[in-house]
Amino acid sequence: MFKWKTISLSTLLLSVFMLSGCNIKVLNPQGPVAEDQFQLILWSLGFMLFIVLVVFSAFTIILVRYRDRPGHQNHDPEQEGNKWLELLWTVIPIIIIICLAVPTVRTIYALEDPPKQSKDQEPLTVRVVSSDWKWIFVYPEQGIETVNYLNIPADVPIKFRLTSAGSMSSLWIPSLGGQEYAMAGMMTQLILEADHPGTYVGKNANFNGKLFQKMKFNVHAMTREDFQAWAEKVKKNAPKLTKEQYLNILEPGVSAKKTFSSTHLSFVNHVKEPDFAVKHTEILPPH
Ligand SMILES: [Cu+2]
Repeated sequence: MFKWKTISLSTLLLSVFMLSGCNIKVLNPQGPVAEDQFQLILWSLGFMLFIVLVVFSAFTIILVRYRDRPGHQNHDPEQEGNKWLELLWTVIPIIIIICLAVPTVRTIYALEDPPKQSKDQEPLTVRVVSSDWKWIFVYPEQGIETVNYLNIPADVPIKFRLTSAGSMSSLWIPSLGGQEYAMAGMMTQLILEADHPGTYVGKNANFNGKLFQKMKFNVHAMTREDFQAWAEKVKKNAPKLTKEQYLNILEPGVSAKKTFSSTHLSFVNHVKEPDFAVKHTEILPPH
């Protein structure tokens, strides 16, 4: 009795949790990339629920029908080398795997390119450098750089090119789509898009040390005009980024939000110099 109460209570809690999808960012997509991934999650979940339903129905039917009961003594449950049964439980799992794998692979490859509905838009490139424990964003076309916050135009695909100045991390903006790793000495790419202005949370999805949980930042999606105005204002008013200042930012630790009217690309490319931060900053004291 108690067990059933616990089970029904936890089922109820789980449904309430699932239904309040607004709080689960992944289930509340705010852009075409997140939307595609959401559809894939829905399909996989639905299909797997269907399998669970079929398996448990068959299980119940077999239990009831073939149980040992009066007047059923002649039933011989020995079953060996049945060609059709063997075929059945070999083919069904193959079909299940195909039904899950094909949409997954297709979606993942489709997301390598800008979303279809924005094909005519020129993507905006943002170079991302993760450093222990902050995010550095470079807008090469605008010639500006920010630390720990990201402004993007809505309805424009953003082509992130990621690398790391320190340990490996992973850029994740749940409302806009899945994550991508940032690694020293190499460059990875992620395309995301917001379909309307708003503020979203970005985070690091890969544990990389003691201040890992501080690697959260705000993503402000704004209209194209607002973004243009912001970039021009930064270019005009923000201070230039000096090499000394940049080395300071690379020091292990957290950083406040910063804005610069020039980029660090003029003195270092972390893709080509993966050990730049190790050589130029102080190593963390033992702790
Ligand atoms: Cu790598």
